[in-house]
Amino acid sequence: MKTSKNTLMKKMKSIFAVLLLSAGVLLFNSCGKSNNNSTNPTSNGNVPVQDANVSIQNFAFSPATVRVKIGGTVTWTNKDATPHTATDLNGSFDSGSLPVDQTYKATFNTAGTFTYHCTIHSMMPNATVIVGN
Ligand SMILES: [Cu+2]
Repeated sequence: MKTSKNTLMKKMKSIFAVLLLSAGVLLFNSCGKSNNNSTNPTSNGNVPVQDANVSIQNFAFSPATVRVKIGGTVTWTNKDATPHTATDLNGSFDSGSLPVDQTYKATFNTAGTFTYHCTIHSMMPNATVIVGN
């Protein structure tokens, strides 16, 4: 009786240690991720980049504004579990229904500000591609 209790305690202790370790690893990983984000290149900054990436996640375009050079390409990736579109309000580009995990690319050869939205979900906030050198 005493022996089996001790064994149980040992088991619980090792399970607890594993849990603690995984929590630590998770914490460490999330720190690393946020660091990576803050050192991400300037696709949403003041300097236009050649190519920019936009994630569609949690029913939002992220980053909501990207700046690319004339001739630059924007790649949208649907990271949600439901289809979305990236559709220019003035019709200059339209991904159509973009399935989960798929990407859509548009190349911008004209300077300007392109506001776009998702035609499937009207509650999703508009987003912007700014093109200019
Ligand atoms: Cu959508």
